Amino acid sequence: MTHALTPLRVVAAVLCLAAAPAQAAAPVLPTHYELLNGYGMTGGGSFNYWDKKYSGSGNSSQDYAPLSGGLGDLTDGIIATENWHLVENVEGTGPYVGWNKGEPWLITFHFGQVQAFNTVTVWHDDPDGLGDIAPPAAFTVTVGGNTQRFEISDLPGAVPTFSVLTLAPGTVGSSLVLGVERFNNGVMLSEVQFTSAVPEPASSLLLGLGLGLTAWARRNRREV
Ligand SMILES: [Ca+2]
Ligand SMILES: [Ca+2]
Repeated sequence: MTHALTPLRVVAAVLCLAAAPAQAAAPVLPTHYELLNGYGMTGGGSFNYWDKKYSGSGNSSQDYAPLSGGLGDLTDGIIATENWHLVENVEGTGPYVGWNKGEPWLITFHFGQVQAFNTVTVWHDDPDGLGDIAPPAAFTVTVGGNTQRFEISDLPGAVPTFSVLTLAPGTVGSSLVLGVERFNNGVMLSEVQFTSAVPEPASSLLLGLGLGLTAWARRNRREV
């Protein structure tokens, strides 16, 4: 039995290639996020660790005030490169948002459309306990009712750092809840970034080629 390379077989092979899950991750930005504001001097802090840049509704100068409908310090592209005590201030305009009680802290990020989430990167301080601030003990990521948990180790050194949370395939939704769990101490976050899977341009190209070949095969069959 021979396997002739018929037009239909070529079309089938190309369409299979086009349907293969060839995907790359690309940065994706939330449209808005909601959270309880950071704490400050009335909560025992040396400074005010508020999400002062928050653009939505709520009082960004009040400890733990519910903030919604906007973007702020966590998505402004500014990543703290120094420990909290060097960059925070009384005015609350420093790059960090900090919390020192409650667990876990939940931040809900909304996206304009459904995403196949790939990674969440969280930038946080690690001042080795200075001022009772430590890295988060763990993060949770909840999408579509499914929660993934990531334990974080306290690395040697006392500089701001980041954690990359790699999500399971099929983490698909238009919003994502990040949970921040503490040790016994406070936490300081300065930025949260996301990547989402996008189709490779090659897939679209192959799909186009497949459709073209289908037309060619149809013509070919009519001529036989
Ligand atoms: Ca920031
Ligand atoms: Ca801040």
